[in-house]
Amino acid sequence: MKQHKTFCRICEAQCGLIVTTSDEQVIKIEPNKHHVASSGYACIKGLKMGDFVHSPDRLKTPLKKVNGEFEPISWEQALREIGSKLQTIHKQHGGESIAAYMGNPIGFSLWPTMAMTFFLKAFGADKLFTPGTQDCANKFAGGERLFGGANEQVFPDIDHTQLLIAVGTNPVISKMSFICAPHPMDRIAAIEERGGKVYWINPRRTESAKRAGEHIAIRPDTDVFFMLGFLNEIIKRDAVDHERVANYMNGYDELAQTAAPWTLQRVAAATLIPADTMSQMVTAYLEADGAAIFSSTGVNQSRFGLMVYWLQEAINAITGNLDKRGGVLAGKAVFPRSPAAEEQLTSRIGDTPYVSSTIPAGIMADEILTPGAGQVRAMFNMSGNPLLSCPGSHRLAQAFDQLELFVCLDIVRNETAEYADYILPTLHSLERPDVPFYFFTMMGLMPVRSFSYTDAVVAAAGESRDEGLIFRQLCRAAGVSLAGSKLLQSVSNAAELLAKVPYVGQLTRLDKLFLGMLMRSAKLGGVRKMRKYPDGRLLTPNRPGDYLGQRVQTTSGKVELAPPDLIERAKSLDETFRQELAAKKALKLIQKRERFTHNSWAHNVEAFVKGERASNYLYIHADDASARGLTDGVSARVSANGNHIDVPVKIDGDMMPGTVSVPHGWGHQNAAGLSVASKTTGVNVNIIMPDGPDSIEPASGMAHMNGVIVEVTALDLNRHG
Ligand SMILES: Nc1nc2c(c(=O)[nH]1)N[C@H]1C(S)=C(S)[C@@H](COP(=O)(O)OP(=O)(O)OC[C@H]3O[C@@H](n4cnc5c(=O)[nH]c(N)nc54)[C@H](O)[C@@H]3O)O[C@H]1N2
Ligand SMILES: Nc1nc2c(c(=O)[nH]1)N[C@H]1C(S)=C(S)[C@@H](COP(=O)(O)OP(=O)(O)OC[C@H]3O[C@@H](n4cnc5c(=O)[nH]c(N)nc54)[C@H](O)[C@@H]3O)O[C@H]1N2
Ligand code: SF4
Ligand SMILES: [Mo]
Repeated sequence: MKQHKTFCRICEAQCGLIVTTSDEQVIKIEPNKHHVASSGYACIKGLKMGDFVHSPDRLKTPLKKVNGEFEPISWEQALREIGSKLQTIHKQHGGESIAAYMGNPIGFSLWPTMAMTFFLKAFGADKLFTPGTQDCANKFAGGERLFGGANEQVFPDIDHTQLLIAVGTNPVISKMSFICAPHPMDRIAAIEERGGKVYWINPRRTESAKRAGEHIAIRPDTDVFFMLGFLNEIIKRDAVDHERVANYMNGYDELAQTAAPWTLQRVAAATLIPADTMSQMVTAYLEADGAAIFSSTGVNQSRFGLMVYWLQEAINAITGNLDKRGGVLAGKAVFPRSPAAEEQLTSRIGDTPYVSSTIPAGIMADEILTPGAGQVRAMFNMSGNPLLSCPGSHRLAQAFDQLELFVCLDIVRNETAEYADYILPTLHSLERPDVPFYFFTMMGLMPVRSFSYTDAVVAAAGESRDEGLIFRQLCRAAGVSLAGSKLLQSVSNAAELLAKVPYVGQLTRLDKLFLGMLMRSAKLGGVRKMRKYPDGRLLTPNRPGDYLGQRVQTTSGKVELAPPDLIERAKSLDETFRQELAAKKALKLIQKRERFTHNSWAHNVEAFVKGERASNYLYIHADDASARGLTDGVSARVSANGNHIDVPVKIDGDMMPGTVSVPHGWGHQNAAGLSVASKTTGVNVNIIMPDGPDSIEPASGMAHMNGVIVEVTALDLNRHG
């Protein structure tokens, strides 16, 4: 038996874990009490990770689709065939015809993600889709506008704040996003314990709101009016730190003009939050010595995620809470940042700007289905399940069917992989060396600023391979060079040869060399040095007072409070407001994460889908249910955008009237490779989510997955279709 100290790479908290193994098998996983950031916290998903690593459904060899059935093939054959197909497509149609989707789990591992970008660059390909446009691209686009870069992000000083307004987040379940904080709910409950205050702005009374703080129900997708009203009231009370604004910010007057028409009384008609309640919240925010407004995925996925982010950070900034103890702090990256790409790319479909060098997933089907120069013909999907996780599943299925080459790299054969020509078996995170997530290394969003290195804990399952190695080998097979660099490709080829030599091979592993090089560039020392910190290594903390006037990356060196395109767009909000009032009676659908699910990939673990947990449900308030003749347990039809799904009903008093929810990540019935998940009965809500260029937020490419207007009817069982 061996004990390994490592860290979890399932969510942003990255908790320290102790994994006991025997014969390359995980025997037990426990939280690491001594970890400098997580101090003994871990959730059920991290602790049950062994079930994913050793799942009987793990892919052990490459698979090729022959006459509609998958057959095992050798690595040599897979690389040769994929390489030659790629070469042909590249020669005939250029790099524009090659695209990739890089899913959420691999986002937590630096080496494979870098390798995938080097792979795309080898072909001059730039169409990289990610879940970022389903969860946070508005923040990247907002960071560019306000603070001078996508990676320039701020986060609440959660352990010191006296007041937190948490909008569209549910930490008890999610462990949050854009703040890497193990056990965030304990930290938030502690705000109240030290005499502070917490408000939850959410259409649903969440698990988090039940634990601490006050729940304020808001009509979905109206947060932009909430922020405008809040800002209007602050300016009306002249609670602005004018000196700070004059010294460190630009655009205050335009910002104030934008907020001028939006009084608390007016916005209440859309948000359904009474003006008095708002007024009390503003008072509490202004009286607190250190206050923060923070919004997250529930808002990011609305139509106005970018506007909400802008207004919220403008409020934090002008009230003096930016760069202040207990307010919001600007993250300090651990790794030196590379300069942002100079060229601003826009998409062929819809002319949408790329954000953080990625293209919106909401137009993926169009990029594949629309003929003409630049049509996507070859697609690589690493660690993603776009069929279940991206909007417009029916069109995506049609698009995937049409690809000339579709390769999935995964640990299992998921729903998307059913459309693949080849499936390549890859490592699970416990099988690779790693450093913490991008939000640590490049954005520094940690309340406890720290860093760790981990070696692999168990050996690779079967013939599965490191994703980084696969991309290096594919480049060679297709006759191109990684990142377009002949030198890099030669180094890669030489390292591969040396890998076969005993002892020497271990020293020339590119993944470790790469991680070591990055850590050394951050003055942390190489792999050997970082191994001396198995419980994580504390770094200089993020401190208030060193950001404004010092680290702001905009050209002016000041925080830009009035990005011109957003000021312009704010003018159309009168029309949006009218539409909102006209649609008052419509039902709006929001998303909901659950303790035992993680996007689409946790339903293949028996313990997570027991009994009632084997399905998702339509959560609906009793008033809305009875108005439609729905009772607990019956099936309802939920329709939007010309599509529908049928879901069992759960009456739920925590839902705000007028709001319904269907959790995402379900719809596994055709997943032949998932022995447990395929028996679950939940349905894929993304069938009814809107896709296409008109459905996405125009500046950030964010998909609209929250506050989508739906129709709900009782399902007539005699009716078909
Ligand atoms: N158990 C579990 N944990 C997870 C995940 C998972 O699938 N399962 N996924 C992980 C991932 S990838 C992410 S990105 C993070 C996300 O984590 P968070 O950013 O915390 O977001 P969510 O948990 O999705 O919570 C969003 C909240 O927004 C609310 N909401 C919906 N619409 C609106 C609206 O219009 N306005 C407002 N104000 N609120 C709204 C919803 O009711 C919900 O409570 O969670 C991570 N953690
Ligand atoms: N309607 C709706 N849709 C949503 C959301 C929502 O709230 N509502 N949330 C969105 C969010 S926040 C996100 S992040 C996306 C997630 O969307 P995706 O990233 O597309 O989907 P996941 O379900 O995370 O699928 C992950 C796949 O990665 C595989 N995998 C796990 N570990 C590894 C590994 O180490 N290597 C490789 N190669 N594969 C691995 C798993 O087996 C699984 O097949 O979904 C989005 N979709
Ligand atoms: S909270 Fe996140 S990082 Fe921590 S154990 Fe759970 S899934 Fe892993
Ligand atoms: Mo996400």
